Amino acid sequence: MIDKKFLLTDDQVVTFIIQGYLLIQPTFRPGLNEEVCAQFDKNGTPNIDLENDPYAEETLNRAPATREVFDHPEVRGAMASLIGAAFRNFGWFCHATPPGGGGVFWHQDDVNIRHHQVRRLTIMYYPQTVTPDMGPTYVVPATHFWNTPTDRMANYGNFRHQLGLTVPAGTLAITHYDLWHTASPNTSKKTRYMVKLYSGRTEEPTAPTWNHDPQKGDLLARRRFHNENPGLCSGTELYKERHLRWVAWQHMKGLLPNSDGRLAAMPIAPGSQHYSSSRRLHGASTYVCTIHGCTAQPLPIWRDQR
Ligand SMILES: O=C(O)CCC(=O)C(=O)O
Repeated sequence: MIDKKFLLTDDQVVTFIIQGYLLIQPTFRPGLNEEVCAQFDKNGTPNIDLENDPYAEETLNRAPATREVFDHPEVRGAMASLIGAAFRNFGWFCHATPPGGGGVFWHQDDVNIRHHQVRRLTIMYYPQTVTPDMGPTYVVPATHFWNTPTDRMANYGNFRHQLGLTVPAGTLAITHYDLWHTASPNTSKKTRYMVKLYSGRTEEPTAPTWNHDPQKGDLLARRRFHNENPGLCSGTELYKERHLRWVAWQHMKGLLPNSDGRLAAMPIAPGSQHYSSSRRLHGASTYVCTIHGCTAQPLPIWRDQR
């Protein structure tokens, strides 16, 4: 049973749906991050052996302190909030990038069967403070709604809105499983560790599993889904994305068909009450992206040439 105080808020869930990731910094006991690094330094990281160890549990034998990280109530609370308390973990991997290592290949993990709802998470834990020269993980916000053949994605260069996860020790990036990401070159003298956990739903949601406020949560979601554009999408793409955000939210609330009922109508339809209140509150123009400087521009594309 997960204590309610460790569950996410509406605002955090909405952020996750919009961006495809959320950063958290649980209050780990002093020394835990250092212990994880020392154990990997001493015992090394296991090779992937899908036949004999399909979930890579040997990672936990090499660094047992990692269990404490993923069992921490704030981590479990965030996971339960997003994929239900009956989540099933299905992979632990330690990505150790040594000095001079780390390629740049955008990808989504696994085969190209994707979910626009929140069904699987990839959780990346950073036991060290990651500086820009240590080969941070890069993510592209809001790409969890996009499908691209992996071969093509691997050849893409920079995105205007890509983010390097230069984070303090003890940070976890809880990401939608389908978020585009890549390692990057480590030009420092230290090995950079990232421990990754895969986890997925075992049950369809029938009710919100986070700290949902029925009075304010939907209004907040509608407002933010309508106005925010961290993917710097064009207007055409953005209105589709708004729809997918709303569907993901409704799914998490247990309101999609096959849970308890019908798919609630899109809230920001012209003429609806929600539409006008949203416009009143924010003065935003509907379906036309006038925010975030979202205009087509030729952009330089570079790749690491080493
Ligand atoms: O090591 C990293 O930062 C990213 C690793 C990666 O690409 C992956 O987990 O699929």
